[in-house]
Amino acid sequence: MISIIVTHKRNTHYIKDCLESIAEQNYDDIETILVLDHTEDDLTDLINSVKDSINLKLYQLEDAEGVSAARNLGLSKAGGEYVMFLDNDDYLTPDYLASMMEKFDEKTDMVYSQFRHTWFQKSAFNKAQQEQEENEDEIEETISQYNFDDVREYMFFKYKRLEKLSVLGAIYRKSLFIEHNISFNNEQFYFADAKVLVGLLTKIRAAKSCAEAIYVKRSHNDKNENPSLNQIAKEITMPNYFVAYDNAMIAAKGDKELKDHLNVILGKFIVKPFLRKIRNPKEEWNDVWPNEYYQGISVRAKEINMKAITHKNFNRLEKNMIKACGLGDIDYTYKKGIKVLFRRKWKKMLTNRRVFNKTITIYVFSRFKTRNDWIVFESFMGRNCSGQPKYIYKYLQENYPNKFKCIWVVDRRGVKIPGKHVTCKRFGIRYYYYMNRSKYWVNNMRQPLSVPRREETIMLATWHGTPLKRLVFDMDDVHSANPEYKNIVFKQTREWDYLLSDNPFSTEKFQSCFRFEKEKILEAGYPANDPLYSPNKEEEAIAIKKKLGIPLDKKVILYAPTWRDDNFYEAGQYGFDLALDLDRLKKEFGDEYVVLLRLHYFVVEKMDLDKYGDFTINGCTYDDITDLYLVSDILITDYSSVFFDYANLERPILYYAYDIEKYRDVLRGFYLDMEKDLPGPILLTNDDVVEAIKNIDQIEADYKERYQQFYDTYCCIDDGHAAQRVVEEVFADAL
Ligand code: C2G
Repeated sequence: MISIIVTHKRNTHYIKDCLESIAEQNYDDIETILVLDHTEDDLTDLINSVKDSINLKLYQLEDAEGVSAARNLGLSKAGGEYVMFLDNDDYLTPDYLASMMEKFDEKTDMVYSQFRHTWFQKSAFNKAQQEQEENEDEIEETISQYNFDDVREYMFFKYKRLEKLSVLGAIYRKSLFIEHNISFNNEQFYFADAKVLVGLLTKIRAAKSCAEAIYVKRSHNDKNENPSLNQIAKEITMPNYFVAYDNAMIAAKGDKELKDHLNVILGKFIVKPFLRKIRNPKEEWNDVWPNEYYQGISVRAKEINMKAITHKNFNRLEKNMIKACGLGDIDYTYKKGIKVLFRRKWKKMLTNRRVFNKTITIYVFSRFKTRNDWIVFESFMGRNCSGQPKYIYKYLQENYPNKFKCIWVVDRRGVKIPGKHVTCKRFGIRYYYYMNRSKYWVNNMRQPLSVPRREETIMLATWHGTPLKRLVFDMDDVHSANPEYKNIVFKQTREWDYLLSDNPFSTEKFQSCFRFEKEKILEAGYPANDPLYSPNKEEEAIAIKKKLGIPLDKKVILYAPTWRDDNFYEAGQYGFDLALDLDRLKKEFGDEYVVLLRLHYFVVEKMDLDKYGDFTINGCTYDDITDLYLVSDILITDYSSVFFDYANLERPILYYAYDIEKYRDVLRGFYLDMEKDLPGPILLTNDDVVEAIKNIDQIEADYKERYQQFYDTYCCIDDGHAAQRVVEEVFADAL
């Protein structure tokens, strides 16, 4: 039997996934020991729902408190021959126990699994995992970052930090703890695993790895409720650090290899905080708790075996720093540290073009005067010339010719920009130059933080749509490629001087999703929707149809879905599985319609549309989606904000939301009630789509009232003059 020890203090939000992952194991002989550590949470319902399937035994900590004491109590109650620890916010992949237990034999005392960090909930992680397993190379790759087959290397060098030494992600023979008297230090609230892990590693006869099993460590960014170790004030955690280090060294006793590993960890611990202090001398904890800390490290640095501080882990300058620290001379260590930093910076500058450009900007460009009549425009990270920036630019060109120097940021060849302007390549040296000297930035996405911004710069963030999908701070979990997303967005939005909003609804949501002040939100409507109110829009549509090669006698269905957070290759590079049955649509509607396919700009997948002949038009690389709205008779979308803009035309909208449950419940969640608030029907299958197109007149009639309400709520400001309103407000000083 395996005893799984889970301790609970807080985190009700996550423990459900944790306990359910035990219930889902295809291994029978388990007991789950849940130790409650003076929790205020009510877990009754959850416990009742899983208790039988996980053979639950519940204990309360009485006299002591903290995770160490809770785990010790769990150990003392464990009835299994094997034990493992599972944090209450983590979970196991479904065949974790079965595949791990298969590895145990007479001599083996420990089996360890892969350890993977994620921002995903269990269901999303498992699904992604399943898909990945079809491609075995990827599994190999995640493991081979470390020497997975050598338990000491793996457990120590995953992170090279003491606080990351962890007993998690492994199953142990319980007799190890009893025979060798190994337990957690009840007094220690932080870093308590180090000593236990080192103790276990010195005692095991043999350990085996199990690549198929994954211990999933769930990341969350909840500084107040559930701070991660590095979010807790250093003066609270640091005293525990040295206790943990000393205890781990004692536990390593005659084991030179483990001691050397610990030396490397301490070496890293010396280098990093010193460099941080040099870089950022005002950091709070340096003032609060400086002396003890520096004494603490120099006492231990003296003991370091310099032979363990190898070139594999440290360069010559870093080694000098550690030596200096061992001499107890703090000033001398600083001096050595400055050299390390200088070398790093220099190397980075020479190898990284952006860092080089940034340095030149700081030391050279920023000496020039700010140009009050320069405006830098960027839409969709330089991928095209469209959206609000394009129409603000167009208005300025038509109404204030020669008043401004307009600079367009481009990141692709062949971006077509009308009118008089200069271009610069995103992140190129000219880009830094223009960004730094221009008074105005107009951008419809988030700006990069690496570009030095002047005090007097005015940034107009136009954004790119009324939100249906929850954004940033209104999202519980972030499932897209960059886990630092929330922190980065917070910094970026602090630099926005104006944020454009299309309606009162957006004004309200932007305040919560960006944590943004109402006073800076400019509720002026969207300039990109101005053409939808143009008196000549019929003629313009004919011209656009000709440009796109759409026969004039055919009606147009625009299919414009959004991207999926969990279908990514890397940040900003997403895949897309086309679920719309184009073959079928061609058969049914080929005589009357064409389908204009427009995937989201994050999607890099290339669609092969040749087989559908004239029936499909590829609008993916077409610059401006406003043009596509103008030529379309019906819009099919899913959760993309495109329908808020399209509704200005008062033409029918269908929602092909085949994965609505996952999108709503796992990936994002919505601000609107999709069932009640939308101006068109939700369609789940291709059959539904075909039916809806056949009955489009009836749908229009059925949705007439709802459409009107929708229009009044979300399209109430757009009237064809948004660009003028924006220009007169933002550029007032320069006109
Ligand atoms: N877009 C496009 N083609 C698509 C989808 C979107 O050109 N197939 C453009 C439209 O201009 C749209 C904008 O990208 O208004 C935003 O698209 P969304 O699908 O809503 O996605 P996202 O980029 O995540 O924007 O608040 C705005 C959104 O909620 C977030």
